[in-house]
Amino acid sequence: MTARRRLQDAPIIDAARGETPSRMPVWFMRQAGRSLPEYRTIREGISMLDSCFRPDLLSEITLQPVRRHNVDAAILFSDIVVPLKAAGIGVDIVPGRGPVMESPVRTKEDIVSLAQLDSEVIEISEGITRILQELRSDQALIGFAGAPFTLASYLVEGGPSKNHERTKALMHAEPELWHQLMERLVPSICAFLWTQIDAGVDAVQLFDSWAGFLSERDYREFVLPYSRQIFDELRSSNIPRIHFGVGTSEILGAMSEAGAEVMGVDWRVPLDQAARRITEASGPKVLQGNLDPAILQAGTQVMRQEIARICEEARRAQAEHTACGHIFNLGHGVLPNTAPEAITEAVEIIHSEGVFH
Ligand code: 1CP
Repeated sequence: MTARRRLQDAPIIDAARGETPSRMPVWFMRQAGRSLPEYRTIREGISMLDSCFRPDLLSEITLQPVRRHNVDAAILFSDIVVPLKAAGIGVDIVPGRGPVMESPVRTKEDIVSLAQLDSEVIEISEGITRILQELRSDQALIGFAGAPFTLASYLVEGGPSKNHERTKALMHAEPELWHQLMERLVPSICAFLWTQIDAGVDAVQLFDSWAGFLSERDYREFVLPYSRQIFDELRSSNIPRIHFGVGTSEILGAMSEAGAEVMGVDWRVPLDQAARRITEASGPKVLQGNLDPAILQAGTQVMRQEIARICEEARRAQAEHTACGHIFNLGHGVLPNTAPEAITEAVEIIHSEGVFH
């Protein structure tokens, strides 16, 4: 394990710890990737998953948006299926589609024989070491993993899914199998996160991207206990833990009970409302979000208005003691056809916003 570097005045980490940052911190989900021409150039002829296991590429791609946009954090260039691949499970990332499994995981036999990740992923550690050498001491590196439910959806469906119906059917028709699958995934996700933490990431985000497809009742019974296990295990790292999902307005309270100190909020719910839901369930948290990614394509005037509104909602929540900080982000990932110049401009506008004292 490498010694954790000492960050100085890193706005994202200060905000995540509930302290007053020196400026409004911002990073964008999917800031690395297809919106950047330099990404498309470097990836030419190399598959997505191959690039995730090349320390030189994963560090360069992680750093590209930081150099270009002056964001306050880098997000590790990787994917939620990388730990599955590292464990030896047959998975590919198909351009224009997403992760596709060689064989879906649906039966008891599939689940008990599902390979687990039980060691460090050396290529990821090496990539992180390179990234940390280049980041300034006020810029954080965020590591991440997919949450058990979202990963399970790709495994059970066999690929991206519109309605997640096979996943939900398994959950309800064969709850014991479902719980077994969740129990099998938790250690692999933890191992992947510990690889990143041991290599020196400054914060981690657990993406439960598709949890918003569940009712609160189902989320609590079939998902929450496993996400909570992951956050419990990460507590001893002492780095900020972030939790995010799409369309999670109805389950924000339940999700906040998993134990992260920062709650990502998608764009469908105003931050001050989100803060009340979270506080009611588990006490005030730091909020992260929540500009609609489409607004990056709506021009300067609209961006200014929407950014100001979101910051105002976050300040209101803090004044009402339903939130203890705000990290600016989108309400989901950067859309691939977004102009890079608009992203840079949004960062400048956000940095000019005042912070709550
Ligand atoms: O060839 C390519 O460029 C493939 C596109 C791509 C990229 C750039 C995929 C395929 N994954 C990634 C990188 C990635 N994935 C990052 C790092 C980049 C960054 O954020 O700056 C991260 C954090 C992820 C995480 C991820 N992968 C999530 C959770 C975040 C989210 O967007 O909700 C999910 C659900 C995935 C699965 C996935 N991988 C790729 C795609 C197109 C998808 C979604 C497929 C679907 O719609 O189901």
